[in-house]
Amino acid sequence: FIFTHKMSVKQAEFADTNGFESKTPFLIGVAGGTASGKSTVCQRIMEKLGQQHKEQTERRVVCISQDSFYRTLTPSERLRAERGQFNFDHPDAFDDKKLLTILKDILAGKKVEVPEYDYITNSISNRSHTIYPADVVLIEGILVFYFPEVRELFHMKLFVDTDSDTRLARRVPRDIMERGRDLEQVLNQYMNFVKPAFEEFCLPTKKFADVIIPRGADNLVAIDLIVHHIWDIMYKKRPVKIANGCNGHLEVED
Ligand code: UZR
Ligand code: MG
Repeated sequence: FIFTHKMSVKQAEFADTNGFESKTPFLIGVAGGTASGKSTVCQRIMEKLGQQHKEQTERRVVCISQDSFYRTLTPSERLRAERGQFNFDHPDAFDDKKLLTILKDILAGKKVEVPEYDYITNSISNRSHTIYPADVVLIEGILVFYFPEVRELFHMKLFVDTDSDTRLARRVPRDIMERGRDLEQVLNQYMNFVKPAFEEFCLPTKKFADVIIPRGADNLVAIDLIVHHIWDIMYKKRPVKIANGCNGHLEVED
């Protein structure tokens, strides 16, 4: 073992709340435009983190989607939604207070219930899944960096930066096949709401990212670098209290 106590203030704070010994998860925000590959990036991170610690039984990595935090629509909003005239890409469509509360609970090491969203009925379904205290929690969504209080909770912020033609080309078949829409509806919604809201609310949050991932899930190099960094934080720098009371970390030699 090599013993060091050279730590920046930020690292020290981080160690305090995210020590190896504590159950406080490492919270990663993943933002980016619609169909940019956010879910796939999360999937890849989860797979790779899972593989890398085979010997460390059951180190848990979970992913939550911001879609679970769409707010309940009023009857008139619901009618508009059915006609494709409701703006689901606007920050007002989300219950950001609920998202904030749940993230704070997760950080406090509590188990939480996250509802599932149903794109066909445009509402929260009666199914939900339980998120148990995990080691790494990924939160993905178009506007996860938009709300300042939510944004501040992330230990790492990733922005998936995929070309907008590519995103549209993916979005159209996805909405038709998985979300029960027709072509005209999808394109109208895209031009009226999705694209303008992306430019107004999502794209400006790119500046908050720690890492921007060009080409999204295809970018295996970026995903690998990110996974290694998370790995380092989780396993190599085990925070310990050292004798004089300040924080240090143990570097475990391989
Ligand atoms: P991702 N969305 C729906 O299509 N229907 C809903 O009931 C709720 C959300 C869409 C939303 C947004 N927009 O562009 C997209 N519309 O889900 C975000 N219209 O999801 O990040 O997976 O593309
Ligand atoms: Mg998605």
